[in-house]
Amino acid sequence: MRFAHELVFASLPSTNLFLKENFKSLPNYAVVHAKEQTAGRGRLGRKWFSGDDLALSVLIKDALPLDELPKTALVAAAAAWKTIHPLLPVAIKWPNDIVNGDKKIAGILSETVIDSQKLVALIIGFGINVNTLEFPAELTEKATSLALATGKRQDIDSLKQALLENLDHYFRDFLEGGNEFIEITHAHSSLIGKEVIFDDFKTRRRAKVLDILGNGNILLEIGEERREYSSGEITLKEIYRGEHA
Ligand code: BT5
Repeated sequence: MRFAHELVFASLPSTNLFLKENFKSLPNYAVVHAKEQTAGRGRLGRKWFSGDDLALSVLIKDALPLDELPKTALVAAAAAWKTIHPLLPVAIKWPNDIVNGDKKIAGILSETVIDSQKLVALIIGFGINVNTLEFPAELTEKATSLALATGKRQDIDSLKQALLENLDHYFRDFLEGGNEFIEITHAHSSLIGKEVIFDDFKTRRRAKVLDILGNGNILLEIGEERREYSSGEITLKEIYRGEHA
């Protein structure tokens, strides 16, 4: 198992931030787990709330080609899906969310350190809502936890172990040029075939999700046009009944 060098903290502001600050002195595949996370981060400067949940990040220092990085988001999503789905039916909302119905149960944040066009560090952070029973007001409509959705508390350490083993499995598949992780993200996508509101930070339009591609990108139909996007280029919001772009 690659992800065996573990650091466990009672409390940290953010496990991703910890790895960003300490990657130089830590071995490849180091794992950081914070039992409490006080300033969890989401994408694009957003915040991540953690209660009695799993907040964990892994460090990857392999010299992966930069154009392969979008695939590692699929690797991470497949590992999170595989970990949660024996306990609860969940789907993968490209690129980085795990959802139960229309509620988010886990989020993934991938960050990179790049120097002279070379990957120095890839940090993948997982936030899985495990035993939180009450979310802050702004999240109650859109978040759930394993305990809330199943009515049962779960053991965080067992989930962590399963997540690391699944990540090891799909990361190996990725390194060996396999496509098992791609098949998982494809078969369990919550978005394929759906109408979404697409936002490329310039315009917001309606689009239809045609496919999640093997390179990690999403294929959209926007009006008459079909275009492929990487996760950094756009954000997507699912359209529920009665909503307009
Ligand atoms: C994410 O961002 O979903 C990535 C979350 C990654 C968190 C992990 S925890 C370990 C590691 N260390 C860190 O500091 N981060 C990683 P994004 O797609 O931007 O979603 C963020 C949005 O999700 C927020 O703006 C809220 O609306 C919502 N949100 C915040 N906390 C949530 C929670 N616990 N459950 C569900 N939704 C949440």
